[in-house]
Amino acid sequence: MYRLYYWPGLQGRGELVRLTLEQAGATYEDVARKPEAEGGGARAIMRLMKETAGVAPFAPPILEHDGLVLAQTAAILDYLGPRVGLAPESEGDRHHALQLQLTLADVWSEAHDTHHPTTNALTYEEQREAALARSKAFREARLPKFFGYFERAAAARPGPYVFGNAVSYVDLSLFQMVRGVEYAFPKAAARVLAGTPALAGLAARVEVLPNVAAYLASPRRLPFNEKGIFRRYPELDDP
Ligand SMILES: N[C@@H](CCC(=O)N[C@@H](CS)C(=O)NCC(=O)O)C(=O)O
Repeated sequence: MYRLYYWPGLQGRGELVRLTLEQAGATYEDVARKPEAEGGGARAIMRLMKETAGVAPFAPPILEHDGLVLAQTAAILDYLGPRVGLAPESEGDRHHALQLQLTLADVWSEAHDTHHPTTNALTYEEQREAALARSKAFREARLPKFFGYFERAAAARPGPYVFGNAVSYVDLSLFQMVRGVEYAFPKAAARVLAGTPALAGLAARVEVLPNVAAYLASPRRLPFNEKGIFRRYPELDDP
């Protein structure tokens, strides 16, 4: 039994762990999505962070398994991947999977900063001017650079996935990145994806994996929304 702790009401970074657990068909509990009266809610996260002895998590997502409490999305997936059959086989490939996942974490941070470039203590509306400038730089420079990098990874080997014939947690996260950017910046995403066919194809293949498709059709998959990392504010997209 795996326990995932992530803020309720949004996909956020927790979605990368969820997608891996769902594709694996693992038994897991999405603890903070349970009512507070049943030990869930944001309070469950705060309690876990406060009460973990030794090395404690700084922020969710957090995975609890077999007495281990582990945070940082990439570290969680590096732990989980081999246990649920969603990591590549060789040691070198596993390090490269982690390398790609850490680069994906950078995408999540930069996507977040497009709508909150100065501080999380202010609303988007209170930092809109800075967000406009940040989003322009993200769309024009960073997005093509990140997608171009992942295009190269997606096309590097024969086979449908980054590491060949077997799907890994990296493929699942790349799918989530593509759909997230498409949600937040539909025009910029279409522009950039026109030049990254291997990445676009990878996302399409992941989306129809039976377990992923079943998850996406289930109520467990929350829609993208303006509480998450990828937010749709049309003024931040390509003109
Ligand atoms: N690098 C971390 C980032 C974790 C993170 O920023 N979590 C957010 C939610 S998605 C949070 O609650 N942060 C609180 C904070 O940074 O104070 C990861 O990839 O897991």
